[in-house]
Amino acid sequence: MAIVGRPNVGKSTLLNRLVGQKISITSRKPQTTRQRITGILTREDAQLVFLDTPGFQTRHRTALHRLMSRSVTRSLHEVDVVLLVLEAPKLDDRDAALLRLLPAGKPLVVAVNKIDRLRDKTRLLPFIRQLHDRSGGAAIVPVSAQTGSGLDDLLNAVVPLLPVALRLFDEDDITSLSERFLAAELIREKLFRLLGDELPYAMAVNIERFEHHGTLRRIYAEIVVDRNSHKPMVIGKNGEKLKTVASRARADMEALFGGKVFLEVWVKVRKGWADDERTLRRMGYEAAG
Ligand SMILES: Nc1nc2c(ncn2[C@@H]2O[C@H](COP(=O)(O)OP(=O)(O)OP(=O)(O)O)[C@@H](O)[C@H]2O)c(=O)[nH]1
Ligand SMILES: [Mg+2]
Repeated sequence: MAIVGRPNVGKSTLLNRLVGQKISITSRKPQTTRQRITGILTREDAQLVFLDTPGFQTRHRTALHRLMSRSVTRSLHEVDVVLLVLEAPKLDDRDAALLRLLPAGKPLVVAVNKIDRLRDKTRLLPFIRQLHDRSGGAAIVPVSAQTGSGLDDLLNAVVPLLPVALRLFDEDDITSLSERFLAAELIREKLFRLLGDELPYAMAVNIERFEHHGTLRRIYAEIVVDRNSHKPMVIGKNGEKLKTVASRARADMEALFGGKVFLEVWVKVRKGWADDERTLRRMGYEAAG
């Protein structure tokens, strides 16, 4: 099932809540997710495979943006059910564009997220009515990915729409992504959360080496920036910024991987990386999407 929606509506937060662990990075800034993230939830009656996707945009400035957008449209076509995430109380142009992109006949469930923030719940009703008309009678479920409210109702709306199929994954699996990829994402999350408004968009993370020594993982990661002037901004005074990025990312990795992590991080300038298909491929863009 594909989780789609415009940027920042809470798709990744919702995925993490559904699988019970942070596998998809989140931040207050739009376009945090850059490629699709697979999450798995096994219940007694069904195994659900979720594809969290980048926020849907209609403007593409770089090759990276085109890859992000392609991962949304590809996901829409590959899945059995589409889960559209919206934020009340207004339908955005990008929401409408996504509704038009849905392949004909594909089952749709709409999650109206962040209802914990909606003080006046009566505003929800006209929104749901408007949605009902626009979505061809899809199930519409108000939820809060943050508090978890409504998520049982959401799953109960989704499960009957799934085809009967063999389980693809073990019941304990929560993702099919590699630890290498997840490690890069967790570093990227700290960049999104700890650096200024514009800077994280000019950055990517490349794992140079990932070694297992018994239960210890040694991870060597390169933060790729677009300009020389970005470098001191990531490193910070006396290296404090980079140290904070690394230590928070490491704590998350240890929690997710369930073992000790040694993490070394440095910064490298690679001008125009977001428009360089070769560099993008080397960093796993598209390959994972
Ligand atoms: N109050 C509230 N905030 C939420 C909820 N769900 C998500 N958020 C917040 O909304 C922001 C965006 O969440 P993400 O999960 O990163 O959103 P996204 O749709 O994956 O965003 P992109 O990957 O950038 O498209 C974060 O600051 C979340 O904490 C919710 O149910 N309630
Ligand atoms: Mg996201």
